[in-house]
Amino acid sequence: MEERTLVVIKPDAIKRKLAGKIISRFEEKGFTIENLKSYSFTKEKAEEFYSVHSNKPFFNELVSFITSGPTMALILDGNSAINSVRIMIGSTKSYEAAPGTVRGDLALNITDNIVHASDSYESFIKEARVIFDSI
Ligand code: 3AN
Repeated sequence: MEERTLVVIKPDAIKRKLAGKIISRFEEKGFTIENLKSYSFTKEKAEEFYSVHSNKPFFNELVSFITSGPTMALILDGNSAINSVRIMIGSTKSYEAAPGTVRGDLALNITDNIVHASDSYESFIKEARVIFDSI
């Protein structure tokens, strides 16, 4: 099923100059980049983006991290994009993420875990609307 998903390459990955490498992995897998944007979250936009986590103990840390520098946001298009990209990025806890996944190969931490990807169609719509004017 052809579908779209949102990937955000987080500030730690941009600082480490991993954006090209990460984007290549999605291209090599077969996804089409439908849109790509350099994006700096304001505190308000970060709180909106992560609103499902607003009652979690790590919420402030999350907002502070995602606003700590520029990100790169991509809308990817392809077969079962939402599920497939989630599998490709690996576990939230990078130190447990399987080798071969983006986090498993390139990250070690949990807050700074280099990428975000939407986990459902509803999340995709909500998250992409925070970043892109039209989706
Ligand atoms: P994912 O990014 O894999 O979808 P979520 O949606 O459960 O993970 O969590 C969103 C973000 O919140 C994660 N990317 C991570 O940066 C942060 N996070 C999740 N769980 C924790 C935790 N236990 N401690 C600190 N940060 C966390």
